[in-house]
Amino acid sequence: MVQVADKTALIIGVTGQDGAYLSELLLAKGYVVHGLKRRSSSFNTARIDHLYQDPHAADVRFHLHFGDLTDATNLCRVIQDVQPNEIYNLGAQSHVQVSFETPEYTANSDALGTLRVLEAMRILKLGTSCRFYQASTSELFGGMGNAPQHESTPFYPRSPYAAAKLYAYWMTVNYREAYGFHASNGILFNHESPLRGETFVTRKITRGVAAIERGLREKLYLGNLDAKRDWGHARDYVEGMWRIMQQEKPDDYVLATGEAHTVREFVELAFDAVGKTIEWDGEGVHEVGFDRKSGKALIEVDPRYFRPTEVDFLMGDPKKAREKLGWQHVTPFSDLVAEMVESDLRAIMREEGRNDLFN
Ligand code: NDP
Ligand code: GDR
Repeated sequence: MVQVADKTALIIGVTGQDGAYLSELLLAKGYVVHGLKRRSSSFNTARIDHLYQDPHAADVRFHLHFGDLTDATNLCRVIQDVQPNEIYNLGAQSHVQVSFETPEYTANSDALGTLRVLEAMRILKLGTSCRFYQASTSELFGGMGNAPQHESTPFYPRSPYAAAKLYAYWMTVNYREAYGFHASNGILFNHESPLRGETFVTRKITRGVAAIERGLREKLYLGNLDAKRDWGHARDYVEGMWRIMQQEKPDDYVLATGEAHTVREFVELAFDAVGKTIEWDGEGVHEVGFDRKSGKALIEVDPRYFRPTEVDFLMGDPKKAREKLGWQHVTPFSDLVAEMVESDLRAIMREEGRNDLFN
């Protein structure tokens, strides 16, 4: 791996899925890594606890600071203290469905939060010495439908989350054009891992499969089984973020696999990983998934998980990233699903005191 000595990065959203993988990557490259974490009444650092270093030790390269994207003075102070060469803004209320429940907070953290970071860089005169990465999203394309989506596909946000991210996208472009910032957008399609938040559909499915397999629950309730997504592995995507930041010129890039699957296919593959074959019966809200062997209903559609406005089909065209960054995803879809199911099974078995089964 390339070693990058003497570089300091600030990761906003360090406690999230991508924050954890990116921290690992940057530490392995020799960076000093600072992360912004939110104050919480319960522990929120589980994904990065293995990276924790005693602050009293010599040569500490991983530091955490309390902070929040809704707090401009805090952002200014942390950035001033850290003096980073690279800022990765991964912080967000990142759940699309939750954004319909909390549209104002989502706008505050995801849209204005990004503006606050850019303004802090401007006030501190870091715009040209420090590079900025914005975690933009395929949700920007939303209702456009015309897959595969690429950097010039028009945007059509379909949720408060996507509309907030649209503002953040354009402010990143604007600070680049207005003030010469090295500011780039990574327009990332869905990426998952064993560290994925438990209520995103992939992790909800793999946790559900593991729980059903271990006899802890009977059935899994899901929403729209027809939605199609371009699912990659988060570990591959943080490599793409880093490559975007190493370009001499700032720019915007789609990172995607170029392959799409329905939620239904994800369910089938996840059950396949534990030797179960799913057969479907009924349509729409009445659709049920049965275990072929036992005849038991394991999946049921629950309309409470339907969204007021859905994004039906996202599939990205990663050609620009391949050609300019030399980036492409590595992990096949089937391996991603299998890794997530295995990880969730292991977690349950650890709780049961059964460490032997996977050895
Ligand atoms: P997660 O939800 O796992 O992590 C989000 C991170 O942001 C967490 O560390 C969270 O803290 C933090 N955060 C939330 N609100 C605030 C706030 N107000 N101030 C500071 N930090 C905050 O998301 P992912 O790791 O999956 O995604 C990273 C980024 O990439 C997000 O911006 C997301 O919108 C975007 N994205 C993700 C994609 C994906 O498929 N994963 C695809 C495209 C874009 P805490 O742990 O305390 O909740
Ligand atoms: P998404 O991810 O909205 O694409 O946003 P999510 O996994 O929540 O939904 C994907 C698709 O699955 C359908 N679905 C369900 N979704 C959830 N969460 N729960 C269910 O029970 C369920 N049943 C069906 C959804 O309707 C949707 O079509 C993710 C986030 O990481 C964003 O932050 C990121 O920007 C985008 O990916 C790219």
